[in-house]
Amino acid sequence: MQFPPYVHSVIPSADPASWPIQPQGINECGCTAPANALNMLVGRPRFDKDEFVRQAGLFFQRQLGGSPSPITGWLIKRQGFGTHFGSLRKTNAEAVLRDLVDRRVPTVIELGSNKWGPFEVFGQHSVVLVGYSDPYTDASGQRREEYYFVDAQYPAVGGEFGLHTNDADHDGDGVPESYPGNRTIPRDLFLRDYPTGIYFPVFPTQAEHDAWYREHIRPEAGVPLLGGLIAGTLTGTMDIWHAT
Ligand SMILES: [Ca+2]
Repeated sequence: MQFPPYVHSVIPSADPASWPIQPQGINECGCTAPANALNMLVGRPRFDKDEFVRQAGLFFQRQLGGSPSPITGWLIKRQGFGTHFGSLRKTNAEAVLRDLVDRRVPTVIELGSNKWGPFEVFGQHSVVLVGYSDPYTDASGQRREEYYFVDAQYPAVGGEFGLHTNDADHDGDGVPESYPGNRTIPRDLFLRDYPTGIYFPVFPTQAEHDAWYREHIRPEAGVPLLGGLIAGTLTGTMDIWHAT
């Protein structure tokens, strides 16, 4: 099974067996998104979101909206993978996110914005970015450009979660095409719903992550590179894309 040729995906196959993803409970996105990202990276259901909720401990507060952003990065690193808590608010976010998809790196991002208890404004809902499309024209003549996500509460908590929820017949042959993940968001809507620019790129190791970071990211002026990475554990680093 294949995606349409204009689709870029962190997992090249549309075969459901290649997509070990699970739905979340109420406000569990900050724990479920990293579990889904890690499972997609290793290609099997090795990590369970309930175990991540348990590991988050007191930092998971369902009635306050779940877990604060730094916990997502902490959970990923705790399992031995590489990431950092950064923001793409002041740079070309699309250039960074597309580069990561092209490297087959799933990236946890936060849609919307919200306060978590006493903390700063964080995103409202964590999802995993798993693909994007080139601009294409559907059978009705409509121009489309899209991003693809694994959204663990799409279409609704307790709803009918699965890869099929973003299948669509855009080429007009009467057969739905498969797209990466379970949710498609048009490019313009996604960019409007991503005000914090918060992202956690998920690499197999911290060394691979840091090599990518050093080559492609410049922190905001005046902030030392690795010092900024450490300082950014709680607040997130403000990342500037450096094309090479
Ligand atoms: Ca079709």
